[in-house]
Amino acid sequence: MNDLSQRVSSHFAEQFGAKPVLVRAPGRINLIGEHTDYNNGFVLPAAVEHAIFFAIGKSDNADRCSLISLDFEDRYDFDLADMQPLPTDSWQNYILGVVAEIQKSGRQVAGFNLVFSGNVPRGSGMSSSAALECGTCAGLNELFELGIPKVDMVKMSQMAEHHYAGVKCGIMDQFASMMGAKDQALLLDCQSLEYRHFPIGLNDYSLLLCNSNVTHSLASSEYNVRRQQCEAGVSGLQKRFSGISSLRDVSMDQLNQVQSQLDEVVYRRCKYVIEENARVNEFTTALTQSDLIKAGEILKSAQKAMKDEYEITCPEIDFMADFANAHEDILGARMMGGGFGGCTLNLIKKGREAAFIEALNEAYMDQFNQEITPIQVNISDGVSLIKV
Ligand code: GAF
Repeated sequence: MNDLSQRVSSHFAEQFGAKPVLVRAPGRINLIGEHTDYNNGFVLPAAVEHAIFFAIGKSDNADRCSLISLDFEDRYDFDLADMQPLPTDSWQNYILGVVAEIQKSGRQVAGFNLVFSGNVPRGSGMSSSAALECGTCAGLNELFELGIPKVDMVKMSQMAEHHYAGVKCGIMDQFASMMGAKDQALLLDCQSLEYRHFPIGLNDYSLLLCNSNVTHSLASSEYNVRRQQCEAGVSGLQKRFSGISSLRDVSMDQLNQVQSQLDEVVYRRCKYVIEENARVNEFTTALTQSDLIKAGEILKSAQKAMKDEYEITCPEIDFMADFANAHEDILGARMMGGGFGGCTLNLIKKGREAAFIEALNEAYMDQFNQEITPIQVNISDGVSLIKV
């Protein structure tokens, strides 16, 4: 057991006594493919060592549940028969949402106690929310012997985010948290949900995350707006072409044919998604051919497109990415995740991390009067039960 699983397990024993189920649920990075998941496209995420740990056990009461967040130093008690989403951004929503989805599927959970603590930086774009949902789902599945297939746990966790957290997210984060494998990314087709583990060979380079330490409050509302704009694009395209159910089915040539009938912003959003899907494909080819220079160039174009076409970056992220993309030790850098803050993902020459971090931090401090936080990531397995 590591320190965090020890911590949740001891706290559970103090508060509730009985021996709990222990679960580890990781955060994720995404190498390429942002906002393509809810457009039925392709993504290349990977689960990481940063994770949330859970201790979950049955309560004495058939209906009463207690949730304890050691990191928020907060406790929430509720009845299964009386669950409601709490105000936006409440940590409880990610757990309550999963319970509600399990109930909706016709499966039975009874009263339970849950203690959790983790080290996935919040607001960093590393999906602490998916880790919270997936860990809760896997823990309840084990505790109540529900027999939910993994892929259904992924979908329930995604729906928890839609219905309780109010973010109409795609499936990437929950999929990566649940299905990740050590040292491998997941090349996922978000339409068929077919995936394969994809080895990441970076030779003399490594992946470095730099957290901007900003999360702009419009992140979730703008996320949902992007989704609506893509749907508006699909509606426009369907008037002209048959066989289109999502932007995944659309070529740039088709999009250009309907450009004059689409709102200018909607056109740019669709263009971004179609080209980002192509970038996932080009990126995996570049990695397969060990062409890291090309991989870096693709990261740079992705950054530019997120800034100019999808408009999901922010001044802090643009500054960090521009700084990195002009740096001699970086092959390419881009914002990672849903947008409006969080981390940049940097493909950096091994051994040059410390010098780069120092230089970036100094420049960022001058510009925004705050620090960046470097995050070294190791690719890990997905959700697992911890045996003691
Ligand atoms: C967030 C969402 F939760 C994902 O589904 C995905 O759309 C991502 O933003 C952007 O690629 O993490």
